[in-house]
Amino acid sequence: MTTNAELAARFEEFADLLEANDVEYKPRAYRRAAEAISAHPAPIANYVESGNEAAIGEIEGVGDAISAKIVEYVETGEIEELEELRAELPVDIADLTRVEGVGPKTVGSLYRELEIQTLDDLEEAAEAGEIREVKGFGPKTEENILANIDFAREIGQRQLLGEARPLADDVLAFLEGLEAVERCEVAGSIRRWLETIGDVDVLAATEDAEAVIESLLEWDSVDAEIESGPEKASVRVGEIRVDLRVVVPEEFGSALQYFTGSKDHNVRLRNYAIERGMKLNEYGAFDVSEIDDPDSGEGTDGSRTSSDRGSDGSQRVGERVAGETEEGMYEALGLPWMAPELREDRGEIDAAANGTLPDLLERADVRGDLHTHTEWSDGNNTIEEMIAAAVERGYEYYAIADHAEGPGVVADMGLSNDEILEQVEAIRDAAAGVDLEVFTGIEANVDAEGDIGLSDAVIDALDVIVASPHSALDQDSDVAGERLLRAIENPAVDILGHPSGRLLNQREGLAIDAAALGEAAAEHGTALEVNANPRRLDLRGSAVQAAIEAGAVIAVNTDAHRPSTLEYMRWGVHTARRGWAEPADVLNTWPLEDVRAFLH
Ligand code: DGT
Ligand code: CA
Ligand code: CA
Ligand code: ZN
Repeated sequence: MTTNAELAARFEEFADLLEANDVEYKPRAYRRAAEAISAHPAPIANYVESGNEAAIGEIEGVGDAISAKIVEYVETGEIEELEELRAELPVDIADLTRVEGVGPKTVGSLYRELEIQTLDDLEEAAEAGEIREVKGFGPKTEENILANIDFAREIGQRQLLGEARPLADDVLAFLEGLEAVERCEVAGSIRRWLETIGDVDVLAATEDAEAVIESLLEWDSVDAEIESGPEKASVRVGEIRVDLRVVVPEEFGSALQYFTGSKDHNVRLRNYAIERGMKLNEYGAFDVSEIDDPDSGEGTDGSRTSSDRGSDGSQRVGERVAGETEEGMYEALGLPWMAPELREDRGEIDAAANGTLPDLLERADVRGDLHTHTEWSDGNNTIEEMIAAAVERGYEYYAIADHAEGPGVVADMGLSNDEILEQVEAIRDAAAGVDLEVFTGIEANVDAEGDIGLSDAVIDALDVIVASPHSALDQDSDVAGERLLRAIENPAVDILGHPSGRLLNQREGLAIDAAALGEAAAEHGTALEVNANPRRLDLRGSAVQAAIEAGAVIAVNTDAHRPSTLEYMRWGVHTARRGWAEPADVLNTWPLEDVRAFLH
């Protein structure tokens, strides 16, 4: 079945190819549609299949023309117009534009001038010094391309959590519906809510492995079989690889623990077990205190190769004390169960042993969203519509923080100081009589030196100032550090928005020292954002952990540009959990009065 992510990718590609041909306006419309498609809460292909095409037209930004293309793609697997564009410009545009500094227009020029089609072509031409000779390019561009090409190759392999997780949920729902399946769960990076996913690992407990494997291979949503065997199958769904492993119910807990990882967590846990006369593997926890050489057949890092697998029982030594449940596996070592988000070998096993695991943030703790947009800048909806959506979510407070004009913000899109004051009035009017505390806010731009460029009148008039870096995102780490510290120290700034400015799979962003930022943030009463947009997830988990340890307050914000993306809170909450965040660490779980006091 066609996933929303796949549809969105086609329209992104469409936009790229049009832009490479210097077509104006249309690419922007296609990108907006792609954003709405990937944020849509239900599989759009279902509307086509059930003949409910009217529902497609109701998606924001999807008019008749785009709607027809969606239907065409779901029904035929192609969009004719897109095929024509591909034939005219036969390049790997998604690969090439992953190189920072290479946009669709650059791809167009480089194809026309040098017939560059792939990353390899690009690298070759740059190494041969051919790119600097093309009109509009120079040695500096060529150097940048060379410096960024490896990163582009690497990220091409990984999917965003925000795209892979909905698909993993579908896989789980499918497996749960099978009679032969007793239990199932995702494992691997997706269960740890890592921001990008190599593949989706899924585990099912059954007494009838063959039936489960066969059902998966026959599932409608599967586009291709990669490989399959008696205990596992790998398939491709859209652009995502799904690895299913099937185990007997008695070994479900041990397999789940093993395949959830991370590898580093498992290695440390296994060593912890060995010190206590126990052996852990995917088949169970075994008491081996009476056995001479329990480790035979295992690699030095505790890893096992697939050839170790099998039913000969060589891995099942000593007295088996756990394996049916994951809780039991940890309990066998005298440890409490710990949330998968924590399993990155960042101190969680010691914390578990000492009884100091965090009491993690949960979705239900969140009382509001402090960074959202409207059509006043680049959002899709009116102030009233966004407020209504926040009310519907049951939030207690909510901030509109549209873009101020400034470096890194498209001209005409950001608000001037006068326009901000005008919007403050409009927000107050829209909020009158609404059962929600609406904060007036702005997303200011932290310029290359760390200034935010708002007038005193604006600063006085606003409840919330989110300040985010949108430009100069390739600064050296010491310069970037000074810049962000300056913003944090600015008494007008309440929240430092998406601090690194990274875009997953696109740009690395600023190299930040989260502990240093956290320390300054704690001292100056500035919160650090976890921007929940699945392309950002910034701060990342490890940075959240360092910032909280330094005493900082975190704000988990969606940066929503339309009502449906208020749902991004899901990704933000799990990212904060990867950073060990407890509710008290997170500003937007606090009662209204406390938030008001913090912002003041
Ligand atoms: P990914 O797919 O790259 O986003 O990351 P993971 O963590 O899902 O990695 P994956 O799919 O290769 O393997 C799933 C889990 O299986 C991994 O988190 C831990 C476990 N595992 C796999 N191979 C090894 C290994 O060689 N040694 C150990 N200790 N654990 C392994
Ligand atoms: Ca995986
Ligand atoms: Ca895997
Ligand atoms: Zn924003």
